Amino acid sequence: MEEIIRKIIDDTKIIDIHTHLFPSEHTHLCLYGIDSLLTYHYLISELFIVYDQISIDDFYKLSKKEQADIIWTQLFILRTPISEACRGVITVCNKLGLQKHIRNRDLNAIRLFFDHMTSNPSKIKTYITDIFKMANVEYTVMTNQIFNHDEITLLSKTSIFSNLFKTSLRIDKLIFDFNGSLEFISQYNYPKTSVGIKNYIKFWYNKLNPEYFMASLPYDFFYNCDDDSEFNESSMNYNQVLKHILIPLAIELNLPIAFKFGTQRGLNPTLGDAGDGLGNASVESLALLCRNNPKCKFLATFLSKVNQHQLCVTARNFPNLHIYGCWWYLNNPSLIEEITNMRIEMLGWGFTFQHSDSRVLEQLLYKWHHSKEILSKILTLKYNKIIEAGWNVDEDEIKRDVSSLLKDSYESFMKKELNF
Ligand code: RAT
Ligand code: ZN
Repeated sequence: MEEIIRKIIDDTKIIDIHTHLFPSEHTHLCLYGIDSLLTYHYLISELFIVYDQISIDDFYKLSKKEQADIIWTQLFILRTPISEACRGVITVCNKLGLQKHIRNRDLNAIRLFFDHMTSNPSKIKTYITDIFKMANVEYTVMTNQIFNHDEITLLSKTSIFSNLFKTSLRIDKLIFDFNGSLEFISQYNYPKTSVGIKNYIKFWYNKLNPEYFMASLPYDFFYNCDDDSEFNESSMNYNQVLKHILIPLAIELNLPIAFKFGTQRGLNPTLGDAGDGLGNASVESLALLCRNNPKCKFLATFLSKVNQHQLCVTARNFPNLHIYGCWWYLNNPSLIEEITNMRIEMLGWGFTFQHSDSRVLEQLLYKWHHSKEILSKILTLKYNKIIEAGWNVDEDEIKRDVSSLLKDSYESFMKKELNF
């Protein structure tokens, strides 16, 4: 049974509904290769658990290659690379046929391989396609920050994205810094009003054909649906932005809102991107959002393990809610196993098993491989249990079910009509 399930999982096309990957047209945002893999922010924070030879500030002043050298020495040579993020680098090398260089601990030979694969723009394009094929990923959803000058400059230049990269509208700034968002749009000649903001967002909606709006919310975010307080257009709080701008726009455009709950940004600010933490968030806020806005679709994931059970119960209650993935600090085998078991037991096939959150292209290879190992173990047990209970299953049924968790459940939710 395990072998059959593993093969079905490996053969099933995946859609990766949240990543930070970009096509090569996005130049410096499109990350690949061993130095980017080694300097992944998960590994930078791991480094400073054990490393004290230079300060964090001085580390960030080094070139990417120098940073990668330190991480390789400290986390791969002086210690066995046992953590999930370290093992990921090894899985990537293994999948790309670099076992010999890994055995020899030869970072320079590994570098040469990646340099060769990506030595000119047309090779990079082929390489990207090949990695998607190897990971069996049909497409990813990018995180497109429409309130970031650098990103929108690149987005404006790109007229067509390849089928591999779908778009999303990331709007954290709109929610938490409304005044700053007005300043931002005024630089593109939009008036500093809520109508100006709506028109700015509609412009990007029409240009990018996005999958959803998206924002991550801090652990102390509380949705107050009764906030009827007076507001003026230059200082709206997040409840007012949700009520007067985002949710009406999402309903008008029929665009779901993907919220990621539970970050504690800048827990250690000196670590920069590597210094974020998490906290228990308010699942009640998500429930209120779903209950008060039945015509608006919500995709949701929570960063804290503690929130997961309540999240499952909430997901059973609202047809306008779809939950997905084991996000960031939850993307570790022991946690994925526990959470996915619980989700299957409480939601059946009605959720999306995982998203990779990859920032570096080749991470698609390890993040999906590691997650699929766990899925295969879980499903073997679950199918055995249902067979024991007296239900027979055939391969086509297993294929259908697996495809729900990796692709179809999300796509059906996106197409679902909310008729109340
Ligand atoms: O998982 C990550 O890489 C985080 O740094 C965040 O980017 C997070 O996923 C987010 O989208 O905010
Ligand atoms: Zn992310």
